[in-house]
Amino acid sequence: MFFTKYPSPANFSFPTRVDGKTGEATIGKRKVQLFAKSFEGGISHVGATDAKTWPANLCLAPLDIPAEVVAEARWTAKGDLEIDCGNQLVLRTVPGEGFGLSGRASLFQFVMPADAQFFGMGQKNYGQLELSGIRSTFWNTDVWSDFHWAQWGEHPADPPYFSLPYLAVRTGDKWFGFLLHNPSPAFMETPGSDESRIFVEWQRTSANLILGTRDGEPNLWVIVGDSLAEITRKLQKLIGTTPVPPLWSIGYQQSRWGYGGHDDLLALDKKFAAAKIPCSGLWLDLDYMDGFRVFQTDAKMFPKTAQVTADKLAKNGRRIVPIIDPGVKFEPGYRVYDDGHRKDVFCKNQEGKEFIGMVWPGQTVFPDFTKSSVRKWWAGYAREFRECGFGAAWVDMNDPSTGPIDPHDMLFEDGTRQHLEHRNQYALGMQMATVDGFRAAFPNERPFLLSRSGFIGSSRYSAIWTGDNVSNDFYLKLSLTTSLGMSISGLPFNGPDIGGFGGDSSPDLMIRWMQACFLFPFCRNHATKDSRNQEPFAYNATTAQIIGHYVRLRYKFLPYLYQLFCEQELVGDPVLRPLMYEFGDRKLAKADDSFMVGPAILQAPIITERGKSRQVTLPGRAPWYDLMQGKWVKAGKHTLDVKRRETPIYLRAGSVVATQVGMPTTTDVDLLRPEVLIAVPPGWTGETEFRYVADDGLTLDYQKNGRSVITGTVTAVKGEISIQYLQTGSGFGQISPTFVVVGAVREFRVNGRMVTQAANRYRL
Ligand code: MIG
Repeated sequence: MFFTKYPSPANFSFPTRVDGKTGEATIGKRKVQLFAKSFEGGISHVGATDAKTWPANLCLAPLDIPAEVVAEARWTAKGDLEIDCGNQLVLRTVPGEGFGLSGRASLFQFVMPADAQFFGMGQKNYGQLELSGIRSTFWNTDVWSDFHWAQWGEHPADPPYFSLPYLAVRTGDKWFGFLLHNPSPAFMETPGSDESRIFVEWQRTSANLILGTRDGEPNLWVIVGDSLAEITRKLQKLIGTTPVPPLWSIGYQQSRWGYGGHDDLLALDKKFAAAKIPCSGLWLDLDYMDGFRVFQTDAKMFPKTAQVTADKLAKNGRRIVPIIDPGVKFEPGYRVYDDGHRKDVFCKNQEGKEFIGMVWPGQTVFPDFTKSSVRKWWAGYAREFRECGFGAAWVDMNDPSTGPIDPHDMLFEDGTRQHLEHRNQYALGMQMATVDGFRAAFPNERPFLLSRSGFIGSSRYSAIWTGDNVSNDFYLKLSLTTSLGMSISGLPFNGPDIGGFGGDSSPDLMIRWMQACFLFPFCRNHATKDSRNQEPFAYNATTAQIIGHYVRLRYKFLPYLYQLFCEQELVGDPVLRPLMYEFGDRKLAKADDSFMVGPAILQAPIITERGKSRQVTLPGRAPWYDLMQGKWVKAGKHTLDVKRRETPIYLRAGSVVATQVGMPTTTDVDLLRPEVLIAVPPGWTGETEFRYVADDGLTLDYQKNGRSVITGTVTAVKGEISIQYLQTGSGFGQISPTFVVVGAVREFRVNGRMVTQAANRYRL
């Protein structure tokens, strides 16, 4: 597989005859069956079947398909595809060359207007939100292993770890989502080349939008809507929202390649407690394993049992999260290998033997996660692992990484499927199996898993981190765009290695990274073995103090983040959002150094070297509450001078944000007694509805009436504020909110009663 080569329409055949009644099309020497169906919400499914060419769709995770409606998509007699929205043609393929085949590969070519804008593509490292003029491949890649460091050190490497072949397109006032529901490698080409990179005419990308897959049955889903939010919600519902994770997993996480076992964990526990910095997860990399053998703990690292360590850490609300790799050491005598070999669970090579790759233990074999029997086998080990004291897991190297060994020799389904037919969903199978094991161990507890690679459907099982990055400004900037891209591609629970994985994070970089990501959906500080220590207290006192402050602020805002996760499960909105998600302006496509956390908080962190001021454009017309200065500022462009300990962060006019009282120094979270911030600008008129939920943050009881709910409205008439609320669900007890109106407001009404407060120049 060449990462920098892309199929050309010139090598494809296109329909020459279509039978209007049956949809049978002649393409080259083949006859295929075209199909086009539509579903509620402006969602269409188009593609082709041909039992002689492709097996039926191989995707492991099913879609949640809405009710079928009268088709809004159709194939014309010439084999062109047309899609309507409310009886109006809104999208069509290139006449005569709309759908093509080349062997087992297929592609669609759509006509695009000149002003089209492109977004999403899952996890990509282009460092920009808008993706015009890009050719890209979707092939789950162990970037550090498969590219030379010069290609990723300070440059976007493509493809990265995770494949989500989805593209969001804006044309005029319509938005389109395109999802290639096929696990074999996808490719996309967007019009509108970056002229600075064109030195030969043919380097320019096509004027059409090209979407295709190298193999597998063509299955394209097209979502039509009026806003980015609308198509994102529909996409998320289709591929699966993320079930609300346990509260501890959205707290701060501390990781490092090098933490061993019991002694290291307890030393960390003490340091966090002494520094009064909350931390909910302590992560173990390869070092806890017995000679890199999966599911086998080094007895020296846990002289008693992991449970003994876990119980001690639980007192401070911390969990142990160890790493698990899919590569099983090829070693007769090792119980996991012997058992798997006997049960024939490992992938085969072309010669029908167990495929051998190279991972940490040296020669390794790979469970074939595409088979349900193998997932069941793995789940047994995952269950045992979870029962012995490990609070969750982190699955790595599941791209799958095979070292220098050519993965094409790794076949699936007893050697009947080529590598590329399943590769991109290998990690998904591993996630499904691991989560099944966790559920078997603790049936009423929400499982937590972090994974490096994955595919369509992973949002149901796992948080995703953005893979290996480097402690430099380039990757700090990427943290924003990569996470935003994932967030609008159906991967809401994501985040980077904060501080950077490779290299040493300077105090200044560490501070800026924490300021940028302290409200990201997933918040983990992780570093590689030979880098400097990156824990907050590993830095000088002032730096440690500043980093610690932002960790505490995360816990202060945890009730708000928790609301966003609950909403994600129900509605499908991501936690992290580009500004254009909340504000329609086309120009915001370029705003990729600021972002929204939910609908209420805007951040514009300092991502380039300190000392320079930065600019921010606050969108909309209403003022924003500057949480750094403690005052209302106008919408529009501002030049900011920012002190080292500060980060530009704003509350939107009319917003309602649930926080914890005071400044938390432990992992305790009391969801029943939130301090709710209300941001109403002076003289403002407007109304906001809000909903606040509280539950145990851990079990599945919230699905069975274990949740308390408040619904309410904030109304402001020329600055006179009235808050009306009602507890509409009490499964988790009574919620007693305190309301704080930020700014100079001294009195307001709560459920009709006038209350007074000291004017508060609320600052972080
Ligand atoms: O070949 O387990 O991305 O987070 O620390 C490197 C060691 C393997 C790659 C992961 C990284 C992890 C590292 N792993």
